Amino acid sequence: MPEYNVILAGRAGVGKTELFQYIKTGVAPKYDPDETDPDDSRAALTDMGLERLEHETEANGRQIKVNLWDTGGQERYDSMTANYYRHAHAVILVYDLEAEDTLYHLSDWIKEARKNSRWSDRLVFALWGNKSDSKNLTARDEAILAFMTTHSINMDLSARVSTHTEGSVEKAFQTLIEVVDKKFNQVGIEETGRDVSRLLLSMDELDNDNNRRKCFCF
Ligand SMILES: Nc1nc2c(ncn2[C@@H]2O[C@H](COP(=O)(O)OP(=O)(O)OP(=O)(O)O)[C@@H](O)[C@H]2O)c(=O)[nH]1
Ligand SMILES: [Mg+2]
Repeated sequence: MPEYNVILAGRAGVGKTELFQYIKTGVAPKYDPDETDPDDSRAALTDMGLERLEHETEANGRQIKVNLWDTGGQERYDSMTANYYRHAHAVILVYDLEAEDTLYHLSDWIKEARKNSRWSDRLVFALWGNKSDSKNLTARDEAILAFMTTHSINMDLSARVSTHTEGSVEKAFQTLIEVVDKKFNQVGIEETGRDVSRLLLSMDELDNDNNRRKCFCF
């Protein structure tokens, strides 16, 4: 079965972890506004570190496995960036429709991904404007279109999504998988499969590295 690595990228707070959880479970993580200390639950989401989700689906008439990666506060670990992108087949660039500036920050992720990916000529970028359910949408259509033109992002791969309303995330994710499979299926299943194990290995190394750094136990 072909396997692809898809990674979530974007500024803190745009909703990467909620998207990840939604794809994993089909349900948005519960946020209880009456909770006594809401800051604590935010911190818990932010502190999750690297998480992988194995997702199997049918696309282009065959079964496909997708490893979706979420980075909690990845910005804090610059040295991780190169490894994070090396074996990625696609990057989901997430911005917050409530905060247009989160769109512009994605240029940095695009640059890093292109520089570090071993597939830079094929690497697929999807652009997801998250929180489309919000009443406070400030990201302008012109800004989004200009960004897509500047970075050659395919119209089909640009979507407005929300984990609070059913359907948008599923559709955007499925479209992405189909495009990724079409682009990569010439590369050969074996090769992509091997990459996954290599990615896992480098993630473990990074994890150990970060743990070591966190607990100062060199
Ligand atoms: N209205 C609305 N809020 C959302 C949606 N998705 C996420 N949020 C909220 O956005 C905030 C940030 O979500 P996270 O998933 O923690 O964001 P993140 O990108 O993982 O942030 P870091 O881990 O810090 O990089 C939370 O308060 C979520 O409840 C959505 O679809 N609609
Ligand atoms: Mg997160």
